[in-house]
Amino acid sequence: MNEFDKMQQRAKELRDLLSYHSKRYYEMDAPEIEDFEYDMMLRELEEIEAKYPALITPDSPTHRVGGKADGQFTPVEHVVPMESLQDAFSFEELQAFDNRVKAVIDTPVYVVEPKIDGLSVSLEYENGLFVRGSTRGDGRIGEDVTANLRTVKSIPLKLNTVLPFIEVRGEVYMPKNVFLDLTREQELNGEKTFKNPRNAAAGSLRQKNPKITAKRRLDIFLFNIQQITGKELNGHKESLDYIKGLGFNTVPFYKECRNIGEVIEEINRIGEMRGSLPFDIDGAVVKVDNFSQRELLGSTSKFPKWAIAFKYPPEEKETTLLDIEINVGRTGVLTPTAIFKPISLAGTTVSRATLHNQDFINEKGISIGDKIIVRKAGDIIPEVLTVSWHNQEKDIYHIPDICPSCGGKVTREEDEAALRCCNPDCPNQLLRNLIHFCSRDAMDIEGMGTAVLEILVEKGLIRTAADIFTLDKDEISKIERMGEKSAENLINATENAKSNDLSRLIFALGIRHIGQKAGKLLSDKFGSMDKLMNSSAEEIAQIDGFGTIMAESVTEFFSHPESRELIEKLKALGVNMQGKETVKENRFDGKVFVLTGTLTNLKRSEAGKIIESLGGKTSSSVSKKTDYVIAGEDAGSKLQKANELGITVLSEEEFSKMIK
Ligand code: 0OX
Repeated sequence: MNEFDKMQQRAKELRDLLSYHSKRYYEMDAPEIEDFEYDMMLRELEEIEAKYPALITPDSPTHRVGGKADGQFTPVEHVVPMESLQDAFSFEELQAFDNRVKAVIDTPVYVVEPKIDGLSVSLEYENGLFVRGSTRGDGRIGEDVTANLRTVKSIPLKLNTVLPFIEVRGEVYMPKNVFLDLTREQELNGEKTFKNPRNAAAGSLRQKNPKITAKRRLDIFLFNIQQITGKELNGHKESLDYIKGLGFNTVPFYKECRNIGEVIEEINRIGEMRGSLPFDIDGAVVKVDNFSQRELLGSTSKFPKWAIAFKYPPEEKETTLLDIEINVGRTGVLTPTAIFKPISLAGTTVSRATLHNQDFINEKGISIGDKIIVRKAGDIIPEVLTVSWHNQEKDIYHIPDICPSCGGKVTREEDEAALRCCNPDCPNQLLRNLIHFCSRDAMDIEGMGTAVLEILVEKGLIRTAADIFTLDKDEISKIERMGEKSAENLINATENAKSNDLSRLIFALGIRHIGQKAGKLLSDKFGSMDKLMNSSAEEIAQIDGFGTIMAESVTEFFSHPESRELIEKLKALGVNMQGKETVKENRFDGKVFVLTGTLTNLKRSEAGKIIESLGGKTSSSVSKKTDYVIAGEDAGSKLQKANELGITVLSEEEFSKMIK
């Protein structure tokens, strides 16, 4: 094969890989590789295409930026395209960028800021009010996620200064601590976890239900004015200072640099801070400050020529694998954890990383005593990358066939990578089940946390979840550091929990694949524990959002005599087994409302929430798709357009009557 043929083959391979991983990243929020690996493949393809232009194809991923909207949300056309940035992976590339800039501008002043690893969004404000927020999408067409963005606390709904129009661009992100909390919660619920804060932010923002977004505690940093009327600005730093005054959270630091040396110094400074920042960054952005100079420099078809993103390589270190610890989870799954000589990685000291399952250990060929390469995935969760030195005298580590907690038999189910302890009385499983049963989203028994439960299980005072409700105050107060008052509080908390909603109890049972939301759906559908227990998998699978695996998991759970025994015991102890009567209000199902003018009794945001709670949608512009326009005082062009299109116009009073 000649060089050209080889390159043709490689380009095809790279395109297939990039298109697969791009879909996982942008459309499924579930990447399988690190961003850096993706960037490197894209770079390789770019280099091949530059050397052999004949190999360029119209659908090459090198022409595409970002993801495609998948039709879940209303499309939004970005009047000013949301451009992406050209990447630099070395200081030489930065130097080359500086040379290109200096060929046009004599003495450019740069601004260096962190590159937040989140999701780019645009926020539009009319007369100082937040009217629309959208994702970047492919840079030209994004998606309307206004309702979800309204739940981000740091997005001002009203600006400090009223100006006719402004569109700002920023990055929505999930703070690292929020991501870790979310991951813990998802693990506890037996749900799939997000790989990193960026995916968690993307998944949370693209939710159909804004209440879920609100729970995810997203945050935002703004870094660009896309459009503005009513204010003249001459440079980037000046514009960031200005939007800060309007009430926006701007990128947390932005530094003016007079030459490329200062730029590199600032990039190094940000790189050192990287691990200790409360949010993820994936680089630093260098921008020419002056707007008229930016105009002179212009853009390519993909990127502005006045900016570049410096990407930090992921930090990797070698260490020694000291031990492999086996933990037994709530569902009995045995998870191996690597315990290694502590190393400092991206700002923190780490000494543990999950080894997932036996397949992972086999694939990497790991045994205790090996030298391993560890890095932080998405800069948060450490992972074992490879074995750099393997002790040939030792066999690859094998997860024991017996449960380290109870000595019970361990099995591997068909189509599953995980090994599971099948002993239902395994103390470790019991403890984890109880922790889950009492946790905040389940039965919410305050004071019944891990430490207390550990003691109660150890003393043999609790053997099943039902025993929680028969605890004796005197027995509890004998526990070390547990006074009489605390014991009384604990008993009161268990009493209160008896009247919990049925959905909490269903979730608390810890049925595989049944999380909080599924618990609620089951409670809504069946209305009582008796009906649920006696339902078939077919009936359960009819619930919207339920598949056969979930449905069969429920019937499987109730097929065990011990599960039914537990329910009977709980029932006898007075634990509520009935669901609330829920009448779902769908009065405005699918109807599109536009709010305009000043409302006197309701805030616009409140009116919007009411509409959504009744199944309707709000939009910021009037079109043929609009069903109702609610016109407050001084309503202007939108009211006029509604009249032209013959759309029903409601006064605030009429709307109030409708929602009564
Ligand atoms: C970031 C970030 C992204 C504005 C003009 C071209 C790209 N993720 O933090 N993009 C930009 O700049 C845009 N700046 C940033 N700080």
